[in-house]
Amino acid sequence: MAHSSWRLLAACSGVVGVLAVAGPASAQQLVPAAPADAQADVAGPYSGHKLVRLPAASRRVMAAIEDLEADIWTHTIRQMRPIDMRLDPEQFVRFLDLGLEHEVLAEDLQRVVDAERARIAARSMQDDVTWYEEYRTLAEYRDRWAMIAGMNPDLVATGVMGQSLEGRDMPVLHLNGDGRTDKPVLLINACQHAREWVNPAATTFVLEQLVAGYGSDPQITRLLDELEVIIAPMMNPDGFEFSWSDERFWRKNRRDNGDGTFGVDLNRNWNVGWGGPGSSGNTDSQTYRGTDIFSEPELQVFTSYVEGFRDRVVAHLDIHTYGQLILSAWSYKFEPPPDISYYDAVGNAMGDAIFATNQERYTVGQGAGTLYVAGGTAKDYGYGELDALGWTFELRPDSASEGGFDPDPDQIIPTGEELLQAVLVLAEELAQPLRFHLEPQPRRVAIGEAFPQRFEIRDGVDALDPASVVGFFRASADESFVEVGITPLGDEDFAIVLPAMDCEARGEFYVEASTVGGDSYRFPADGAFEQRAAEIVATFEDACESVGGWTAGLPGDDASTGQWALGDPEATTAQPEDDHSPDGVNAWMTDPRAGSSAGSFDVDDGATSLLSPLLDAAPDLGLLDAEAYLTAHFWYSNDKGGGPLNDELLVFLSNDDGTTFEQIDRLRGPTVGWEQKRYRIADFVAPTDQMRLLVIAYDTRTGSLVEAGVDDVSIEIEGCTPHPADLDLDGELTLFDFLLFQNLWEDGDPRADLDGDGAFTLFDFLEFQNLFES
Ligand code: 0X9
Ligand code: ZN
Repeated sequence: MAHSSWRLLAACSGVVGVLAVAGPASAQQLVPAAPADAQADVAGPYSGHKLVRLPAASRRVMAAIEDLEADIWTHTIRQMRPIDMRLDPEQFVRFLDLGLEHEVLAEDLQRVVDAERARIAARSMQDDVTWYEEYRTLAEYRDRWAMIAGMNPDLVATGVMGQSLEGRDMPVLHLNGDGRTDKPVLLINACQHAREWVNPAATTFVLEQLVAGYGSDPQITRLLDELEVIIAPMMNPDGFEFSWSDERFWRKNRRDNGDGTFGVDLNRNWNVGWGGPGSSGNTDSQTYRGTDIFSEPELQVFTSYVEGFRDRVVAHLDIHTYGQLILSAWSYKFEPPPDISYYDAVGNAMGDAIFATNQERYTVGQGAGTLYVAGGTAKDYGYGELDALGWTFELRPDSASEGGFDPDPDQIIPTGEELLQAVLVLAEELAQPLRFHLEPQPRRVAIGEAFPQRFEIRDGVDALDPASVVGFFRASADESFVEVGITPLGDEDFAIVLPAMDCEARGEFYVEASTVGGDSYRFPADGAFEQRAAEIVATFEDACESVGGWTAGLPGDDASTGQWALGDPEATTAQPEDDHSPDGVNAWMTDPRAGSSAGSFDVDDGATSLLSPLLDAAPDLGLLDAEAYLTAHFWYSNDKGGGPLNDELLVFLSNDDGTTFEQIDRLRGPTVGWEQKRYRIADFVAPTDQMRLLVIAYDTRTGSLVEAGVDDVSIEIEGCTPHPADLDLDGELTLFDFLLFQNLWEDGDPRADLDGDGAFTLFDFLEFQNLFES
């Protein structure tokens, strides 16, 4: 667990006050009486700056604090999670006027910074403090990198990629065991953001551990023989230097913007998604994107250096603090990248390896949704430009109360250990001869229909011979495997065609593939994947051609335009020309009319609700292992207009006729045309015959264009018709079915009159025996 260094410090000097306020009030009333010495601000750039926590982020709160232009430290802005931010004295006064409930984590950040400085100065006198037990200056880092390289000339090559804006050298280190220069490259860059002092420290720790392990640790030796690891540990030397010399919480580079402000956020200056949401055009913003794509020399230097080996880069890690996150592309949009399931698989493996190290949890997911949308970041360059797997790592700590950008330096080594384990897991994945990945499988596929299960085979350190891919299948464990067809889907994508299966069959399959060199590999390496099948019975189908039992608009709705209505949609830039169904023309739309411009009938100023008729998700079909699914088709557009990507489409489900609702989905970005969504109802609520679907579209900010649609809604039940002799419906024929039959027969229950002659005779018993054996 990370130390709460500020709390400790603050508690000692008595400067932390917790204020909870509700409703507007003036600043004067809110500042608690405090001892005079605690009130007096110490001199320095952060004099009187406060670190403030808002207990629960909500759209209302976010909109309210937007104008403050505060330095928001919590990069995990999620609904209902706390937000921490630094406010200068003037911003704090304006903040108090908002009357928001909050907590002051640090009364005067200058004291925090001064205490840190005093500690560092004292430690420099102690010779029992090892290198990674304290934060280091740029000069100390340069010495360290030079020493690491100097002592390991056969493994490490150092160089200077070029110079920063202020003319400082930008270092790079290549780790290459056997010296081959045709190998896949794992590219790591650190410290785009100056104040994130744990970030270059942990990265240098990883560098040093890899170098130390080469030749002694068999795994590291093998990985550095199979791959080249290229590390740019200091992307923002000017900003980093400035964070030591002047402003500890400096983030950007040191660009003179010519208007009295300084700095471009390097992590908004990359080319992919540049200029989009989550970046700012205001020069004094912490996320100022610069005047153009790659306007900053630091990124020009890095990207031209990478040109020298760009085709070999297979993964690109951009290291940051803080928040304990592993974020994949895309970050500039919500749309999942084509490789999302592979990203998740490798990301989760890294997260698990981190957890196994020191039991710290890192959250894994796509950047845009897991954190926030940000245009022009490094990982989107890695993915979109280099065609490599791009990730942002947000290292320790988890939150501002655990030190934020400035945790106790005893966090450096454990953070480095965690990052090292993640890097090793990733390197193992990249260093395989071929990299197999199975796309997520459905729980059960339809009986009697062949099913193409998708998988991918990426080149690892060897290249795939695409003609070599073969698949094997068996319908149950007592059969032997037979070869089945493989469909190439282009690039690294394939499908294994699983033959039609009986209900509840447990099919098994695996794949074999060879490298161009003729080495053959099996996937999975041991055993086989399983695939089951079931009957799929639609019990409700609504093409949304007539109003039926739907309700458009509910009490409490406050949208002034764009209310839900059934109709044939008229195309705008944000609304489709056609409904989803092939037959018919209508769909539920947030006003199907186009009007004179796209903004005429979109959702404005609030929420609009659409409620389905009563749906039966628990019909008695007598199926074994029955499971209900809800399918609906959505259209959603929220990326057009002046305030893009601010709104959401919320989907809820009730199983008690609308008394209570459970949220089952939240669409935060636009759909790609009409999008099908299929929900396993039991994942959210127990299926009943009292289900209702509720869809709420809302608009919170001016300027955003919001349009939504719902079409083709159905309920499907998956399950299997039981064997006629499976009287206890447990999916198996056992002695209990026999005993049950005997009871029914003795009771004269019609179910036991199997020959249907109205009498309970020995023939019924014989018939049951036949069924049982069939
Ligand atoms: O905002 C950033 O540049 C990164 N966070 S930080 O606190 N280190 O500044 C995160 C960028 C990650 N990408 C996404 N938001 N998707
Ligand atoms: Zn950062």
